[in-house]
Amino acid sequence: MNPISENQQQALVSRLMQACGGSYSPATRRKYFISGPQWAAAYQGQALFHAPTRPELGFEAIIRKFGELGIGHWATHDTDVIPTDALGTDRQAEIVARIQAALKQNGVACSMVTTETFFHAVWAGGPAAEAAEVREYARFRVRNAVAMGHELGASYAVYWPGSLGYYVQGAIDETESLRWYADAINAACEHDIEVARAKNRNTLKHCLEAKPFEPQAEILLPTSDAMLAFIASGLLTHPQMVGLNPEYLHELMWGAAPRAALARALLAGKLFHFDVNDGYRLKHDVDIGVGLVNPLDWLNVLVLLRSHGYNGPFNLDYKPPRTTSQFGVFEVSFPTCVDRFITLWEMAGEVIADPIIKEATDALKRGGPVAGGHDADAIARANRELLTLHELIAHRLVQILLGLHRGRTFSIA
Ligand code: XLS
Ligand code: MG
Ligand code: MG
Repeated sequence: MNPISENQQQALVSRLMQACGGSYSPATRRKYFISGPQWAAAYQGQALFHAPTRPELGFEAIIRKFGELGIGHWATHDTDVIPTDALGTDRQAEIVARIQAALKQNGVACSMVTTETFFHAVWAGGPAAEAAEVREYARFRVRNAVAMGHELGASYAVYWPGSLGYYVQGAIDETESLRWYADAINAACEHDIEVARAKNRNTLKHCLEAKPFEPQAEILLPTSDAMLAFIASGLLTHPQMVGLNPEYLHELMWGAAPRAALARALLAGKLFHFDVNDGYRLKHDVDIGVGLVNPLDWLNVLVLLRSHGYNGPFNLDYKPPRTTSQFGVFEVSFPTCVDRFITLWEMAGEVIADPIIKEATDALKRGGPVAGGHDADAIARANRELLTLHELIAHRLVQILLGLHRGRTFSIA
């Protein structure tokens, strides 16, 4: 086999992408509330055991690429774009002005800003550390991110607490840490109310994001359910402004059914924002592109969200694999990710409209005739044949996923 010379490789990748077909136009992609995070596109492939495999890109190049691809929204951590020592200074204002110009020029809107409270050494003891200075600094950071969000036209602020937890037991008092963390969220909401009033804008939707492990050994708010309890704990001064940003994989990581976790958030009226990606149960945060691992589960997640009118962002919080080159990040990774999402979303529409699923679901709800009373055997008998429809519905969902409902069959001659 002849080696493929370096200067022919991009052309090969592009030709095979073309051959795959099935991609949507940028105009179609823009119809969906999809956001691309700065950090996902800028990710260099590094990790604890991994050296970077591609150079970092700045926001100007990323926003331009998102605009070309039809990713209509952009999201960022404060320190993805503002060096830590420039936060809150005139340099921040200059950078924000450059971001505004890049967004405008490329027809991209900023949907969300998030505060990095995990990377810098100042967070070694977490964002709600014992030292009052750290906690005052955390309040400064979230207030500053809220102000930045308003400047950039965002509607959402996300908080992934990161290192709110511990490595070694007994060194912190969990109740104290949680109270201190609430102080930061309260500071963000209070500042938001002031800024929104001054700018005549709506306040932001403040979205808490849970992750069960990483980057601490033990996490104080490990799941979306724990976050719901935190919101309802009485510690927040503006709980109505605070909801959730569940991440698909973060729920899977602790062994949950993401769809059930989302359903609980929907019931509480707290599903504000959604980080979309994929990965494996009970493993670390591999942040694989949506639909590459669990397409059937994803289809079902989107059926739930479509049928309950979720209208928040779908934030592509994944990491292009380190085997993908920088060319590949925009040639393959982002467009295929967006297009799988759109396909699954449209398929979810097909599921909702499917006459077989509809009739089966209705029949299950009608149930069989029972004389009344509390005769357990009679009730079980009355529904026995109908309950087979559960499996039939599951089969139909797979048919829709595989396109078999359109008459495609396979047989060995
Ligand atoms: C990390 C989180 C992070 C948040 C934003 O695991 O997913 O990317 O979404 O800080
Ligand atoms: Mg996330
Ligand atoms: Mg993740």
